[in-house]
Amino acid sequence: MFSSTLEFKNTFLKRLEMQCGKSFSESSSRDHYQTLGSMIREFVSNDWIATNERYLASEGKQVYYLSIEYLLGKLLRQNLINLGVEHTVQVGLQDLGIDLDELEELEADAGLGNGGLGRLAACFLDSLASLNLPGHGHGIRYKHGLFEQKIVDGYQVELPEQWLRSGNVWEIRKADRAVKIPFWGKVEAKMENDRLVFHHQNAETVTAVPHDMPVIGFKSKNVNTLRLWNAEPSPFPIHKDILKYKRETESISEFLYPDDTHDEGKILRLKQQYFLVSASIQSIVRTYRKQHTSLEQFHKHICIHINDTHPVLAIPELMRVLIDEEGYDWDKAWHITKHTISYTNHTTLSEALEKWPIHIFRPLLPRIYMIVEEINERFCQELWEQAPGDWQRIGELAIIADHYVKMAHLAIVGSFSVNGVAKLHTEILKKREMKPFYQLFPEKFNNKTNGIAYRRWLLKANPPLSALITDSIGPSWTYSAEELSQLLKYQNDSSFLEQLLKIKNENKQRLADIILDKTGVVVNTGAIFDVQVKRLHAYKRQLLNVLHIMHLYNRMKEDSNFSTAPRVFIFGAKASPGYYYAKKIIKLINTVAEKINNDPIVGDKMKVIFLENYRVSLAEKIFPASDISEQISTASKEASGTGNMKFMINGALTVGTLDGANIEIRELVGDENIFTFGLTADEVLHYYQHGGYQSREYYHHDYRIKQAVDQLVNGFFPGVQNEFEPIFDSLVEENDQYFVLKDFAAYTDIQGKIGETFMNKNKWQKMSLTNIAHAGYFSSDRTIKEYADEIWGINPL
Ligand code: 26V
Repeated sequence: MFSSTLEFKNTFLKRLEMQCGKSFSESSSRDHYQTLGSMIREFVSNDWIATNERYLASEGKQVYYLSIEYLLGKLLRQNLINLGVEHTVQVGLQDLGIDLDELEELEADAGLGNGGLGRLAACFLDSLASLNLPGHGHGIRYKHGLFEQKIVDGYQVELPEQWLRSGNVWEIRKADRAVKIPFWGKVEAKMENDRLVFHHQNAETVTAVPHDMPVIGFKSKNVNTLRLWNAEPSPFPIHKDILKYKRETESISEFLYPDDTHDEGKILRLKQQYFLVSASIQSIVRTYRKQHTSLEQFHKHICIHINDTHPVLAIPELMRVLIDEEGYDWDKAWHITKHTISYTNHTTLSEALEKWPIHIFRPLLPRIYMIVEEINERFCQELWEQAPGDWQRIGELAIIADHYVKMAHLAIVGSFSVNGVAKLHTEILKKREMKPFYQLFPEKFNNKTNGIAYRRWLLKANPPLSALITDSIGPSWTYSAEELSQLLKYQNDSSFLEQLLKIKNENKQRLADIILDKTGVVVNTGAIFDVQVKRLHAYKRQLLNVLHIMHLYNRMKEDSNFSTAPRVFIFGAKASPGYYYAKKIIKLINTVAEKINNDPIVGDKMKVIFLENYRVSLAEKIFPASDISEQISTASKEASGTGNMKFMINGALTVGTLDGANIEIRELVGDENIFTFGLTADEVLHYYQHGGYQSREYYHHDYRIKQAVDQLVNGFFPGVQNEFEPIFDSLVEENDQYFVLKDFAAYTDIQGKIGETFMNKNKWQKMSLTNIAHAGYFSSDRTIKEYADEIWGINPL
């Protein structure tokens, strides 16, 4: 690319003038960002084209990953790192008086996702490219990503996010590859040449235009593609009201939906799902057609992976293409489809399992509905043949039942692989949530424990720690994360442990500066940085954390001799705009923070910080500065978690329940290097099934609980009247369905132990090192290799 800084600078300056029409002295930082970004994209274009040509020419299998969300974050620096030019560029820019960090700040986060599921998709793209695997992403090019969060008077306020305001240097619009997507209208069936054929009449068509972004692998020649579809009006619409049509069309790719059960039944959301799926399948088939005369062997060359049920209409859409456009009969089309699609489940929360009312589905997607109906009928017929008369079983398993289309049922029936995202989660799917399906298709179910793009979450996010690791064990860990285990040999090396501590403290100082800048609060970097950053949901139990903070505060107030390790509690969390309860918790965190941070008795011993607008780029600054990682969901509820892995690889110690991937973290580091507490998943599920938990007993019998819970409603917070009654009620009146009070004592005990352990610096650093050394398992490279070998059957090119 550039063999020297000099070469870089010359190219950069020439390009700046050409592209911006300005001399260097007149140019702005944004000009510099745009110039650098477009330069990099152009540099990779040769490799990008070559990669696509290799794929076209190869007979090897390819995978397409369909996801309604991609939480990419910023791309500039990661691309520079992956291309191996970060240092050259940084020094070259410095010579010109330009700070690369500043340019990075100008780049908008591509926040096309809500949380875990979307970020996982982004990590997977990185690993696919880095492992030279033939895998591409398809998604929607939302004009507005996840809302921007402001905190006003302690409340969350949502503003529209504007990541495309200054354009997107990484994308290429490919108008010539556009496809048409039909909605509404009627289906006519006719006999033609002895065949029943279906014509979709009077449909309103929308044009889907792809915007391709290069996915650059780490020091590999491989450049994969993320294809994001933009919805645009078709040139000659049949619509009478053109303006209305234009507005409605463009709205399809306008906003990312927040994960919110209150959105249930929104036509626009179903439109988005079919838009993504139909555009992707049409484009995949068209590319395939360039090399193959028929789709007979499609499933042997192509795998289409659906990230949760949002893209599940890929199943009927592929059936439609095979039957209506390619002329296959039902059985042949079904064979091909079923062997092409694989599916990941990301949650067992029943309120998050998608189902669509027929009265919305059928008119919007008439042909697709017919196909789903036929799939359902044939499936129910099979069930009948296995157990004639067992209507209850048929009712439970049917794809269409009670006036709804159940998307997870369609996904299981129409795919060859169903996977969960951590061992416990997969077991819960098999033994409980999807038990009858597991009995029916045991061969489809498998586990793929999540992973993270550690080259972003460690190499990029934590340069000083990365440098220490490379100095100690060499650079091979940047290719194979398992090499991190070599760090174990420094467990008893006090000078190494001291360096680790020094780096952590530097990172904490950097975060303290951000905290001061954003909140005006000065925090003690000698304190434990105890961090809970994730979406706000009742099951994630930010409330347990807050009640414990209130309890610590109460102790400090009551007992001037009470001493514990100083703490800075840090939160970051967005609540879905319609999730009333979650928003109350945000207000509570901020109210508690206000009280504690301004109480002179507390001083340096404790601070509570809520960092607004939690997002990928902020996360990259938080993980390296954390001592404690809060992973305290009600056991059985968090499918995996991936934040837990990002903390771990940066040396934070986990305080967690035996839930999701926390269990696998414990297996790796050993019980003595993690702080676990609370009910197990079996215990929780037992209570749900058989009852026996009375939250009131815990409220009345544990003074610490009663004191903190009463403070929610007894005027303890000045100027707050009925604000927190819903929280009080959820705990006391509604029997605390997430077992916050039940786990309170165990959580308080383990927090005590954390405080004691922190005082012993040597022990803490040793534990921290052990965590880093075992975190290699959670590289998404490992996860993707498992998907490639055990599900997709794809090989590196
Ligand atoms: C959750 C909820 C909670 C109640 C309100 C409605 C609603 C809607 C959606 C969701 C979760 C969406 C799926 C998701 O993001 N799951 C996350 O996937 C991660 C990657 O596999 C995993 O690490 C997280 O544990 C899981 O929650």
